[in-house]
Amino acid sequence: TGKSVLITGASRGIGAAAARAFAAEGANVALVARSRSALADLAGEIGPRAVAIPCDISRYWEMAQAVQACLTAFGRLDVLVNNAGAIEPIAHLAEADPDAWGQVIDVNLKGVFHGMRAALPVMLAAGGGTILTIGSGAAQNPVEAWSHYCASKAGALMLTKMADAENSAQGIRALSLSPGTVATQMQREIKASGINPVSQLDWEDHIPPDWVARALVWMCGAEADGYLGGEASLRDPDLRRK
Ligand code: NJP
Repeated sequence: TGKSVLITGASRGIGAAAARAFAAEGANVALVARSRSALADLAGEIGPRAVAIPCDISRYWEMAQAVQACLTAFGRLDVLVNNAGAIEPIAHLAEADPDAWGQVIDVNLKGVFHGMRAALPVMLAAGGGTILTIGSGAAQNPVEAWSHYCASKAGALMLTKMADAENSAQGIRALSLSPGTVATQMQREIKASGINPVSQLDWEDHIPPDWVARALVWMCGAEADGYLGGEASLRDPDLRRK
């Protein structure tokens, strides 16, 4: 549809699926993550509608440059998808490494702020835009050994509400999507930690990343506009059966 969409964490998982889904709808996609070769491979697969922008979102100036690179490539920025996220190192609060605990905050919370801070002036100047943040049930519920992750997701949800509250009168919509338990590397890392597998789902019952991607595309469309506010969530199969 000629929109320009910047997706963080586009090198794999939900972000890569979102890039394919938005591009399939005719959008231009700016692919942001640290893994250069994975981004280049995905951009090559998608074709001229994609640009790879290597960037560590935990550093503000890298994120600001990524937004500029998107504008250079496509001339506009209509949608920011705050998707990049991290969960390692998983540890109980009483044993967490004080030097490592903040790494997850730097990506999942400060990274979301960096994206908004860099994108909002561009969107406001253009008269509008959409910000989608990938949230989590962990924003509302304490999960054993995930103190950094739960705190970061609760903060990112509030940031998303702030972005909407402060800017909705100027054409900005900010929404959060909690994606359920999705078959990605993050879930493999959770299981490999051996501390608290949380989800007892079989791997084939995990939500496929492209379902989440299609929900994100829908959230940016005319059907959702004006009808959807705040937070949306996908439910895990074990909950769906109840
Ligand atoms: O995870 P994964 P998902 N700067 O590990 C990137 C949330 N979520 O797709 O930098 C820039 O496959 C990393 O790229 P790279 C979750 O919290 C998930 O599942 O190259 N990018 C990669 O592309 C997260 O917010 C589940 O290593 C950085 C991506 O992030 C979102 O879904 C459940 C970065 C992570 O891909 C996508 O996660 C839920 C940095 N500093 C919420 N650090 C679930 N999977 O079940 C990392 O409720 N990345």
